[in-house]
Amino acid sequence: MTSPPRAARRDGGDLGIWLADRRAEVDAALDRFLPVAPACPPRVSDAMRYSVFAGGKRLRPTLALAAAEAVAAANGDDPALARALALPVACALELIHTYSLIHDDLPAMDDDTLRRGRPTSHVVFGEGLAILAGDGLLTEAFALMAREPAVDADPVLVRRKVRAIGIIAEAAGACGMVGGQAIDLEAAGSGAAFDRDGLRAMHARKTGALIGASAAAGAVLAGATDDQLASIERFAAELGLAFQIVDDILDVEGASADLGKTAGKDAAAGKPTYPALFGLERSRQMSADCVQRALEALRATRLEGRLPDIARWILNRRT
Ligand code: GRG
Repeated sequence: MTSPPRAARRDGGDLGIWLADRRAEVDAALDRFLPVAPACPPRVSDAMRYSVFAGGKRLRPTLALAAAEAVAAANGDDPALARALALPVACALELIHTYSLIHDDLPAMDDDTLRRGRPTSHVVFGEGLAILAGDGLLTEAFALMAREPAVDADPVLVRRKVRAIGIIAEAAGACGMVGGQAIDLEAAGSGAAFDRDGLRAMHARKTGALIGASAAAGAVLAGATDDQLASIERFAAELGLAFQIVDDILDVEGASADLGKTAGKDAAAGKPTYPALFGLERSRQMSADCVQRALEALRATRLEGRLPDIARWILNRRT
């Protein structure tokens, strides 16, 4: 599977280099942070690592790091220091995202056999271990954030960290991603159709919540003011929707080999998607409008850095 950092690098942009550097930083940290035998039974450690290191764009960690940098730069603080502070949270977000993909692919959920260009976890390890690998990743994410960075001596940083953990827990939980998945599951089972608002509300929980939490947690760790946080939240809400609309478009237009997952699956299953509801052209326009609004949200508080480029990358992504 072609990863966006490499794809972006091919496009020759400065963003491509920044993304590749962030991805390398996140991957190295994930390798350090994930438990190994004998602390953890090898089978579960192998299954967790199989999915985490299968590729993936690392969008959520990248957003957290970019938001931390942008806030630090705007407030006259050191962006590299803010990024270092946000790195464990960035990794935890990727662990939570990977758990959601493993569970989403299970026969009881979306029942898929290809993810990140590889056979899905339950195909390789069996259903029981795939469930446990997901459970392990979710739990390790919170253990990691509790442990790192070690800021106990600094009450300001402790407060920021606890707030960031709370934001992520809410986004991943029953009122966020889990709730969105439950709505999706129920609709798939009953054959109920979504209208525009229903589709948007489902995706806001299922994919939007964690994307929003990624940007918000990075901003909070870097000491965002209330105005800055509100601006980042508006940016990320639009970005999350754009991401989902583009995902639906790619499901129609993309090839499984490029996407690293089964293309055309949503259409084949008669799932409610943006192209199904609005057609491809209108969906493209809607995703571009979301990104436009996302950029405006940032301008309101002059928070920029890498965030606008990331928004444009999401709009133009092919994987
Ligand atoms: C099982 C609680 C639970 C939730 C699952 C996120 C999710 C909820 C399911 C994934 C289903 C899906 C394919 C949704 C479309 C948007 C999406 C999350 C795509 C995958 O995210 P990317 O493109 O993946 O960031 P990579 O592999 O690049 O990290």
